[in-house]
Amino acid sequence: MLNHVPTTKILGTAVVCLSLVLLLCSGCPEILQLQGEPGPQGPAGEPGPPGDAGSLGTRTGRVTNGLTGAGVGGVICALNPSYGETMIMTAEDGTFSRELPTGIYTITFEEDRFESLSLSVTVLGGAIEIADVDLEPVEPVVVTATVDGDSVPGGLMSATMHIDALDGSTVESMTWTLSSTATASLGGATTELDTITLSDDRAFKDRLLHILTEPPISEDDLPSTVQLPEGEFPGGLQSRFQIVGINPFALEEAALVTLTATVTTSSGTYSRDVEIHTQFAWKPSLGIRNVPVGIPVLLQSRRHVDEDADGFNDETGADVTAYDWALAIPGGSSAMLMDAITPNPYFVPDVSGRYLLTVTDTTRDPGTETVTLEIYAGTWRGVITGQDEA
Ligand SMILES: [Ca+2]
Repeated sequence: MLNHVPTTKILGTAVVCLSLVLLLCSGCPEILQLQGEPGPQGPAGEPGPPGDAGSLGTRTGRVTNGLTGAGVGGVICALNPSYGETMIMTAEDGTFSRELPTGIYTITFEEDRFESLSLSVTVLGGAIEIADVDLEPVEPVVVTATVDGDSVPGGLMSATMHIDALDGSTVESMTWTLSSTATASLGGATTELDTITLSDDRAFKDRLLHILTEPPISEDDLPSTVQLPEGEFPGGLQSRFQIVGINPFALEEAALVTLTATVTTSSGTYSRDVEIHTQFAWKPSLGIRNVPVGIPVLLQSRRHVDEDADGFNDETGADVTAYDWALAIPGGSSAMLMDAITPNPYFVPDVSGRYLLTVTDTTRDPGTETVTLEIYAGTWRGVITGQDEA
């Protein structure tokens, strides 16, 4: 059914709409005057086209030896702020060049044989412009020494000396020396090359014992009013039958062989040390009788007493010409006691079990008392307690 709407009602609606439009229009100027907050920044534009390469002229700098004026190659020229990924390094004649954007840079010139030098430079027109840079050598003659070969007891090594006379002086002589000849010997060459023969295990053992026996400080280290105690030094290796405790510092010192390369040139004498850290079998030890398998066990004797050097202890009458250490090994072991007639024998436990050592104590009456040391390898005998108590 069609709904008939009276004409008067339609006209009334039109009048209301018209007056509303007029009302809105009369408010228009005020609405246009209002402004919101600025919007977010738009994305960055595309990079501009590359500049004209022809405008970046390059002037070359040169790094020279301050003593001789000769060019120095291989000098690293570090830029701050950095630019580009490739390192700037001087060519063999000391020259370098690099195109750079305009700005202020610090250039640090670095080479091991010379004192480093930093320069502040202003780059205009995109090129480094520096006059000659003089670097001062750290030494007039730089000596370096290297060693190569087997750094083990009995090993043969080669030593090479490199001489860089940065003051232009001429080499007159070359020599090699060792800080101690107890654990190594030299071929005796007077050239850039020499050979070193490291001593055998026994020599390193003797050196280790010497270091362990030495007082931690000498008389020279003490004030003049304090005297070192007489007789057995309490901090050294004591005169008793025991397993020797070995600390890492003594090991390091015993293993160290220091070689010195010395050069005399027309300007003076220059030298450089090179260290050989020998790899040997001795390892740190607490001196206790539970020991690992495969690590040498070093033993210490009570010192024989023979004041008049006739081969007998005058008090006990015991023969003191040699020690009589003996070792009984567990089943399956083939361990051998080395240096058994000396004060410091050693053996390497090869299986777990009990190793029984005996030796005669000649120092106490009647001078024939047998001392025994039971040593257990690879078998922990003991307990740890009190770890969790408050
Ligand atoms: Ca005697």
